[in-house]
Amino acid sequence: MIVVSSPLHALHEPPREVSGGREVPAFEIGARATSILAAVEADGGFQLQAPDGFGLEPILAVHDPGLVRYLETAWDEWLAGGTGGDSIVPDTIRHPGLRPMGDAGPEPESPCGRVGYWTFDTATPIVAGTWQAARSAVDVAITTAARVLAGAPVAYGLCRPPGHHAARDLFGGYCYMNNAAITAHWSTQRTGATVAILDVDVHHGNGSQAIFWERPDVLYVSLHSDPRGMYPYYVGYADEVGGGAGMGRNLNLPLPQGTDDAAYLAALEVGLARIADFGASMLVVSLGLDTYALDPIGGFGLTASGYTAIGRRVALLGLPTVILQEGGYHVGDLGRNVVAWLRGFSPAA
Ligand code: SP5
Ligand code: ZN
Repeated sequence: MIVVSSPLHALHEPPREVSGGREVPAFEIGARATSILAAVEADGGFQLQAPDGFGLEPILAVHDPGLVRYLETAWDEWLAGGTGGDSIVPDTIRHPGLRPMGDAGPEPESPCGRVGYWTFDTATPIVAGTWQAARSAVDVAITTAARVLAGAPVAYGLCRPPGHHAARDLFGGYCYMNNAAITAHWSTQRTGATVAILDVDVHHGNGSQAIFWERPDVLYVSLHSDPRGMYPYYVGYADEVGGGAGMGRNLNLPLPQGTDDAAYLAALEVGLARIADFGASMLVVSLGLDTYALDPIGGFGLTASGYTAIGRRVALLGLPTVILQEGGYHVGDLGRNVVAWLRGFSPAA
């Protein structure tokens, strides 16, 4: 199996995040990618490749140009503003209830105002290298799809930072640009064919759902921890089925805290049946390993052997498959779990 990765991910190394109302060490750190690469290299059966550069066009086909401009300029502007500190975190966030007019209003000029205009949480800091790293993750993702469109049956992109929480005009959830959504859209434009996204991160991929909400040609299917008790809290419920021309092209399968391998595999059958019905010509997997039993923020009970079984079952769909890294925060076991999943999908690597 081809594995695409870039060393530029390491330019994004947030020192801490604000979650649970406290400053804690960041969960989404470069050591995650190191763990994955070490396990891939130790396996020996994978073919490591560097990404090609795709520029801004595929990003701007999905994201608001204002968000992209913000991410590109935020760090230099923050430094110039003299606010100080080693990372950008909002103190105030644009809440829709603030404006009875119902619109977003103008983007403020103040650096503190700008960050809260484009993000929805306090756990996704911007540091000096965030923009370059996030761009490299997009290039990794599109390159992975390009290999599959060129004939590889499957390929894995080690995207970091992850992407599935980023919406058209919002970053958050450790995600700045939506690697999977950019890649799925790029693939539809390249081929004119339909794409299914299967999101197995423990968190609902609110960004991917929102981006394709009204799209008939991209099916979004997500298995995740019930948002009543889990980030992103406000979205990811079972009654969210898509809108307009995308009605019926969104399937949320919220599962209880503590979900184990067997219960997960049962729910996976429901998701895979929908993908098979849809008749997608390509599959994009948003691969989060934060469903792991020992994950520090996930709360599910999955195991390495469960990941192998899940990978094997997804492979039985028989679709050309682009696997993109999302979450997974047990750094010590993350690489082993990714390889267990990929080996389940492709036992011969
Ligand atoms: C890509 C991805 O997996 N993003 C997840 C973002 C979750 N952000 C909120 C983290 C809240 C952590 N709460 C810590 C509780 C520890 N018991
Ligand atoms: Zn996650």
